[in-house]
Amino acid sequence: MQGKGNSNPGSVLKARLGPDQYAKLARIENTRLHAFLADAIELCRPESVFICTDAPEDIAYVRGQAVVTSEERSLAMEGHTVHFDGYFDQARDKANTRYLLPPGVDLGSSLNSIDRQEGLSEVRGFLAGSMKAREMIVRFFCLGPTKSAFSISGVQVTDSFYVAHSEDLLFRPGFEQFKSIGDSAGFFRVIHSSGRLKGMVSADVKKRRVYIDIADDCVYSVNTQYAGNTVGFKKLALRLAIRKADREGWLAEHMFVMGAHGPKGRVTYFSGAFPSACGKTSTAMLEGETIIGDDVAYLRPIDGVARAVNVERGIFGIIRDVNPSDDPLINEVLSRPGEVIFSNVLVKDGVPYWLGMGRELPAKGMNFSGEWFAGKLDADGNEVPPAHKNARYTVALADLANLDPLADDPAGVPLGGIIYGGRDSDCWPPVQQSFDWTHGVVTMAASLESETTSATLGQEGVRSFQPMSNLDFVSLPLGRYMQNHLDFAGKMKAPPLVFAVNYFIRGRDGQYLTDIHDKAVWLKWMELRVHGEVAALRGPTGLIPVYDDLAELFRRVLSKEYTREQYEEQFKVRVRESVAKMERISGLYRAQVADTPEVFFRVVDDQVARLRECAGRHGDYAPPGLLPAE
Ligand code: SPV
Ligand code: MN
Repeated sequence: MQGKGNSNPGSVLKARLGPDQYAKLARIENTRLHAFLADAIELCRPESVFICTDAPEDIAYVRGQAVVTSEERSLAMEGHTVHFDGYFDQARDKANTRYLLPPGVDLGSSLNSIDRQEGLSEVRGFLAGSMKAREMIVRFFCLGPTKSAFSISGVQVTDSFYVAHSEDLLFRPGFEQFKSIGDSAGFFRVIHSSGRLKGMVSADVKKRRVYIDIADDCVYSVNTQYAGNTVGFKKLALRLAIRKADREGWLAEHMFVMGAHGPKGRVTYFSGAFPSACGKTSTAMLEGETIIGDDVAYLRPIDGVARAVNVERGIFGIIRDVNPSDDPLINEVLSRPGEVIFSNVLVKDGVPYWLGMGRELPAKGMNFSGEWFAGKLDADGNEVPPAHKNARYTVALADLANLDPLADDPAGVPLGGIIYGGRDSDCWPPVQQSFDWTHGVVTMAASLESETTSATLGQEGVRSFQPMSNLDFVSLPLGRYMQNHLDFAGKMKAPPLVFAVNYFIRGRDGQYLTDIHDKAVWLKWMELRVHGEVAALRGPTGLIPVYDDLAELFRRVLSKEYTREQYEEQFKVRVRESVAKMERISGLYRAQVADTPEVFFRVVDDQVARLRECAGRHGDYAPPGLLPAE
């Protein structure tokens, strides 16, 4: 951390920590860590500092203080609490999340950045004295399983017990792991302050800043509480990890990792990249399959195999539409005693309510706007919904019955396939496989588009460019990031297959063409493809399923009839839309990504030529049945 230069961190720490807390910290002999903490203390000037080790009593203290300080309130069900973020602090703030750019570094125009010195003095200015009269919590985590080639140590400083408590559910404890890295500088640092509070919410949201110091593996976050802006080891550290992965030849991704269960007890592992609120968690949580993680994954080539781990150990999931029919496994965890933090839901008589829960909501209660009643208007005259669309739940994966037995394996799991999915109303079919790795990286991963959702501030439903569903977190020039993906295959004997899915394709009447449960079938099809056990048809944009195979899977997996008409409508080749997409995307790369790899344009041109040729033969909406076998 870039401080004013503290000549003697040891004496600052001794003086400010008190003997008990200092004794805990002294067990980690890392001079960079000590300097970071001394600087953070001098900058934020907390009333007291709590060093949280991996000991159960330390963790219990953090959990308890979240309630004592009223950042969380206990609900009727044992272990359940609720937290509210401020009215204007309900999602990731993309506009105020910036990279601190050292002189001479160019991240390209698609990344939001600010001169490093200017940004540091702004954010440090906001942090100065921000923890007065509050306790600073210092927590240590390990990203990825401990004692593994994937492990990255991290330390978080925050004045929010809600943030520190959430992190306990979301990340593996890392105090002991930290001791094992010696005096290494190779750890991530996050410093967060909620800033001035009004009630229990950040008051100065206009001064909300999330700045990522890529030169120092450090993240600053201030005047915000929403977990996506504050829980440092989620998306904030992902940005640091992407740069580390670039230096070391692996990939840090916005992906779930899951086991898909095939015939005869076979488990095939997939990772999947979907923009927020596009079906990522619900895919990883499909019934009958097993979850490893739902949000952030590290992928490393190990002995010629792509292996993946979950960076986290919990879920910070969107609660909207979680109900017994659509998300039975999560619904179950949220309905029984156990440690759950609900955020930005509606609470009445100690019971949480959310949109799409499959029950009628009460006409009044407590929500992110304070006391809420049906018809309540905000200061701008807009109706306040009972619960926020981006309301969330936070739980530990260990509480799930469908946790994969290899979830904590230090070796990670071997990937059979990688899935890319977006919210695409008019183009991609429900599922397709790329012709090869490069075709997948270019036309599926790097060409991913999605309509915006409530997971980020701003208008919803706008088609946006979402390469690898990681654009919000990419901390490298985009072309270089794409090149890292292209190069990844060269490090493997056989790279994972690449698939694209789309749960949001609509018909001409605007209705969705698939059902929310159908993703179970697309996944089973992909699992069989990894093992070469089903055939495919060769379309201009990829390999698509044969009708009979899907009909059989629909019967077996969902006990549902799947008609040929449904298939034809879902899988017809949408030539016009597909050409328009390719032109739109390549135009974007040409205009905005100076370092786009040459191969990208070649693969796009070939795809457009195939589409035109297909239209010449079969028209703009070629029936899938006319496509040749692969
Ligand atoms: C997402 O929005 O992609 C999330 C939640 O997973 S956040 O932590 O806000 O990134
Ligand atoms: Mn996410």
